Amino acid sequence: MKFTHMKLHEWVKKMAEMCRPDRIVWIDGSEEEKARLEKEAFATDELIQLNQKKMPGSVFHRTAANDVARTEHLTYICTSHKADAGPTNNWLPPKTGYAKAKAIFKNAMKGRTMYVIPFSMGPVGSPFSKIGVELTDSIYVVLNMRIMTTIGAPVLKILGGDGEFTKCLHSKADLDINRRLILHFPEDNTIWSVGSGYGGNVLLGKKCLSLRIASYLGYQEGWMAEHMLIMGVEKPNGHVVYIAAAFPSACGKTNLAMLVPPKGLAKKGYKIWTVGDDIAWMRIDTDGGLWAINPETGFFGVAPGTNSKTNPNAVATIKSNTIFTNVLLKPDKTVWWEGADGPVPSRGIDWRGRPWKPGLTDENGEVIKAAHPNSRFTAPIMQCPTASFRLKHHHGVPISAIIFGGRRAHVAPLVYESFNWQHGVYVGATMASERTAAQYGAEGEVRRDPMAMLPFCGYNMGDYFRHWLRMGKNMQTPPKIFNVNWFRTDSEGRFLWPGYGENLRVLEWIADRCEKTAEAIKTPIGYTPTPRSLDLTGLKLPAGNLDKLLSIDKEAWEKEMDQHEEFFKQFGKTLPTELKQELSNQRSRFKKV
Ligand code: TSX
Ligand code: MN
Repeated sequence: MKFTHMKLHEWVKKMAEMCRPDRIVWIDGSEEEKARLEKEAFATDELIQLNQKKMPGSVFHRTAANDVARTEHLTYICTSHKADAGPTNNWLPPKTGYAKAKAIFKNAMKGRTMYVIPFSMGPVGSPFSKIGVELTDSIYVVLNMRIMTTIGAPVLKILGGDGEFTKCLHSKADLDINRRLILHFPEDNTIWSVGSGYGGNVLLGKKCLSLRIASYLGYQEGWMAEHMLIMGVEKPNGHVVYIAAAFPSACGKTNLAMLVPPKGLAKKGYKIWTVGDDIAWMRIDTDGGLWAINPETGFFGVAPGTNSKTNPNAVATIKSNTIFTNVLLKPDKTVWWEGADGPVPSRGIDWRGRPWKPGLTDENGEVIKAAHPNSRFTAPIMQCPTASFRLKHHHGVPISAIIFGGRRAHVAPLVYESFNWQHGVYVGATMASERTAAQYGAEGEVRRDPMAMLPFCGYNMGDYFRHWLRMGKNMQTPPKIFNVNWFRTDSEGRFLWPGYGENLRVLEWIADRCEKTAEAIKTPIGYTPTPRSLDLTGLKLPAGNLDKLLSIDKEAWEKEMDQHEEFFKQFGKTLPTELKQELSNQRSRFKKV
């Protein structure tokens, strides 16, 4: 490799002087390199090779028991001014952040190898793309980054002698939760992550760069980095309508991105194309519309609940060349998780590395799970049967509709369309989800999560809302903005909507609204479908469910809007007046009904 990028080499040298690795290895992204790293990781048990007959190319990894999810309380935005991080982020002055982390990084790589991973988020050479270089002492990180991004030689080539890149430093250090920090320095285009080995904390291209740093860059440069899936809905006439959608966790974003049309709609000619399941980078193109790329090349999906009924395309995607993290290891070196296909195994080794059998309980009498609820698969997008051919296109796909959603037992109807972009921004800014029994904390508690970006916005969220409003003004043809809720229940707590593939019926209405061919009713919160504008042929929806799904309860909405007002208060003066105006307009519309 030619050493032409002096700044890159000086930075690598400086970081190595702090971390003191025994050796430095530059990652080229080749197959030989992958084989060599896997072999090394098998020898140390960092990775376990899975059954190569049943799961060719797949491997297994366990993280430490106290290192199984993103640690939001240890995640900081380090800016010169606290106001630039805003009220929803943890903040440290950059000097303090660097000093605290330096104390942990010091000598952390002694006896280890430092891998240098040049990576591109987005197609190499696309004007949408950003380059990062991650230094890490984890082979697991290298192999995950290899699936999730484009790495190695082609990236160095495009970086040339003086290209811009995000400086990403990671060390597992001693995996001590008391010596763990995930720090973002947007002003320096730098990320420092130490003391963790868990995906969301250490695959620095993912949440750290693609959302926190990129959202800041987007704010500066006039584009958007969003926590959204991207999918194409191919209509019977062959036209593909592209949709970007933001949901809080536990709403089935990956399932929606890979949706399988129900029989009736498949017969009508509908097809789904998967562009991405997590992140959308969106720019206004020369046509005045909004175009999106998925900056990732892989899925880092939650395993539990993934099966041939909930997501057959995911099951097909993870048949080979997949990294499994914190799932159950079966005696035949295959894997299992709660809600996987097939029978519950009679025995295995659980995600903690302990012998497991069904019904085992812990000291509190609670059933011990085989797989961690946040266990994961890492798999290449191109292995997905519905992978979009436009994934490689440098300008991505034109977005016709943006969908916001949440898990709401009441209040939010199945679907509604906002009146315009500004009203849609209010809809996104007031997004919320209710906790499920599976999540820690009080069940049913409503948590606000604007645009599903609360843990991922790299700057002041008041400014973020202003950026959204500005983007709308700069587009000739902005996407329409919708809200969906697959999780409305009846008085007995039963789901009113069957969800999954049947959601395509809602997407069809959304696509038709974009082409101005579907009917709607004007309500105080936006447009809802007329009963006959939703194609429900072949669906046995119990009588009365549709009315309940589309009903708008004035009293519940008035309480809801009180909560919006309360939520907005924390942003103080940074909250755009337009959002207060939208709230007040919506209140007036309700007064008139
Ligand atoms: O992913 C889900 N989606 C989106 C699918 C494209 N889930 C799983 C959420 C946890 C990740 C859903 N769960 C969805 C949904 O649309 N809807 C529901 C709620 C539900 C659960 C079970 C049924 C129906 C709805 N079962 C029967 O009706 C038999
Ligand atoms: Mn996500």
